[in-house]
Amino acid sequence: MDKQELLTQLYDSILDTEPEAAAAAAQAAIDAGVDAMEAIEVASEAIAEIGDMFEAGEIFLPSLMLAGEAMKQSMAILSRHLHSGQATQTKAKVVIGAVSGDIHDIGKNLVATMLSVHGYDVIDVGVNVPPMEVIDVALREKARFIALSALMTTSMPYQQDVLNLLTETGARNRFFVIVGGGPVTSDYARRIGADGWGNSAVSAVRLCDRLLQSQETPPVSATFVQE
Ligand code: B12
Repeated sequence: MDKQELLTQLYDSILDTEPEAAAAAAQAAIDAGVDAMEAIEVASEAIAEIGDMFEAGEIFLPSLMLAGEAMKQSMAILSRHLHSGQATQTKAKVVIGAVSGDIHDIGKNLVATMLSVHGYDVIDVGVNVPPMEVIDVALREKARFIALSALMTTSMPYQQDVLNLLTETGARNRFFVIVGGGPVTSDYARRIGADGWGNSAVSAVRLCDRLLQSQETPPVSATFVQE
């Protein structure tokens, strides 16, 4: 099978909601030397299409769950093969999590992986994490960044809650707070006073690099990195 066929196989296995086939397709792509990032992009297109079909009422929750599992299993294989291409020393510590009410973790996990292969020390606090818990971990770990993922319009306000709590507790200048996830726009990031926004795992790395290089103290006027 050539590269295009392997990528099509991966795409179709997610669209057909088949976790085992998705894992096998991901492994086959890696074995054939396909670039992991390219395969992740193809898989992301498939899961975005699943989201659209779910929203349009063309598929229902069980299929959404199976497709999510297919995506997750293929990501577990592909993300192990992401490389930074450069020897790095630890740049800074990042505490990352999906905010309260949100259990979507595929994108967050990708962001965490990309940051860690690019030299960041990443502490993943998981999903559905209450605002104060994220802050407690960031304080305890002396992190430089708090990265907040939200995939639903209903969970986005918790990103703002983290920022508000940081301000109220006098800790706002301790962390760069960056936000992302499907419905989170750069406008929204600016409105809630985040330091940065990115629309992909690759942009998250650029964003953190840029904020670090700025040598400014948070809060800063938001930096946006779009891929
Ligand atoms: C897979 C999926 C699921 C899986 C999740 C599996 C998992 N372990 O994550 C399951 C089946 C569990 C699920 C459940 C639900 N889901 Co769902 N789900 C999706 C789907 C199809 C894909 C999400 C995904 O993984 N995308 C792929 C990744 C790679 O992309 P990403 O997450 O956007 O992340 C990238 C960028 O955004 C960015 N990024 C992400 N985070 C961050 C953070 C920072 C700091 C930065 C800089 C960048 C960044 O980088 C990532 C990598 O490039 C989306 C549709 C969509 N278009 O998003 C719906 C979607 C998010 N789900 C939706 C809904 C409604 C639900 C449910 C409520 C369904 C239900 N009735 O139960 C539940 C909610 C559960 C909960 N409380 O969280 C809606 C949300 C609508 C809304 N209100 O906004 C969506 C949009 C579908 C739709 N169109 O209706 N879901």
